[in-house]
Amino acid sequence: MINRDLSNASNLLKATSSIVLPALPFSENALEPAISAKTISFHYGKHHKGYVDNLTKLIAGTDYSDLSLEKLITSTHDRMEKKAIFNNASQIWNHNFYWNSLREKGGGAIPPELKTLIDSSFGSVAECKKALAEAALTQFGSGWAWLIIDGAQLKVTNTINAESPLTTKMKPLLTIDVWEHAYYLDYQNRRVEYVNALLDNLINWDFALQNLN
Ligand code: MN3
Repeated sequence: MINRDLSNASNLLKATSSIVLPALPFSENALEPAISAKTISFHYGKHHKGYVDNLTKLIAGTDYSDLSLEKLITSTHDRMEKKAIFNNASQIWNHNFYWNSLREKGGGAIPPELKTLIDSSFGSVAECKKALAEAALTQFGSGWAWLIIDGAQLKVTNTINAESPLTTKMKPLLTIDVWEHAYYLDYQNRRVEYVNALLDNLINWDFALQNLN
């Protein structure tokens, strides 16, 4: 009886090991005033956590329960019957990536190695930020704006709903969440103000450089 209990506990750990809600890389009020603690509290504690809870239930006891988050995303993409798994898994990954794309007192100096690549790809940092803002503002409805590397070139793209560059050959470096839940408490419908505040004050260029290497 004891052995059986231990075995169940071990299976439970294994089944849930890849699907977790990671700790935020900053305190909930660290991004104020650009993003309020209230927004972070709901966004992380309700939305992000909700995707983790949903996915945990969706894959419990199935062949998917042992897969990594990345593998769940790539193996369910474009499979209508697995849409719920894809949406929740991809939203978890996108949010993990989004929190790391931001930091307190971000948006400042860009590491030289990244800046060289930005200059050669966009002409200037200002043009790169303009392209990111445009991708964020032209995403109709919910979705994400991304700085990505495609071959040797940096580019900007956007994705709808839970979609992600992970299902393409493009490698993501940074992301901006443009679902309304990311900004509505602070900016209501003014997505442009949220995007500009984020680009000027919160973008974590060091994280982009890490993803480049
Ligand atoms: Mn979100």
